[in-house]
Amino acid sequence: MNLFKSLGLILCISVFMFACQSENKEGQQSENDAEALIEDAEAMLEEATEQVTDMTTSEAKSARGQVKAISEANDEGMTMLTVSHEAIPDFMKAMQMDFKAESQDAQGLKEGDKISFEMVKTENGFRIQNIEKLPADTDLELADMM
Ligand SMILES: [Cu+2]
Repeated sequence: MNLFKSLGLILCISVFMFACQSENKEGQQSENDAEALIEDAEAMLEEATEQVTDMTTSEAKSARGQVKAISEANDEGMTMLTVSHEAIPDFMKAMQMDFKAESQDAQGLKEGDKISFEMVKTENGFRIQNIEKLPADTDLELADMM
């Protein structure tokens, strides 16, 4: 009986070790696959980024809105703004969203200002540019905020 138990135990251990080993091999294989996949993805991302950059220069969307919040300029000379903007036909409904802007473009702006601007999609969010102040009594069709 004891012999059977020992044999059984040894068998179990060998099966376990074998399974471990083949798992390791597979792990190595999928690591290589993963590296290849990441390289592919990086190449595709680079291509896509180039396309996006091309698109942004040609597809600035004009919009009007109201400044809800504005930050100080950061180290990179960018200012963050929260703007409630009107609907942009075939592009965006009226909503409130965050933008960044070159700080020099956002100079003199304050909370509550009504503005016209151009919205540009970048790799990491939306930027606004060509910001112009609108008269304070300008009627804007903004989204209702909760
Ligand atoms: Cu929007």
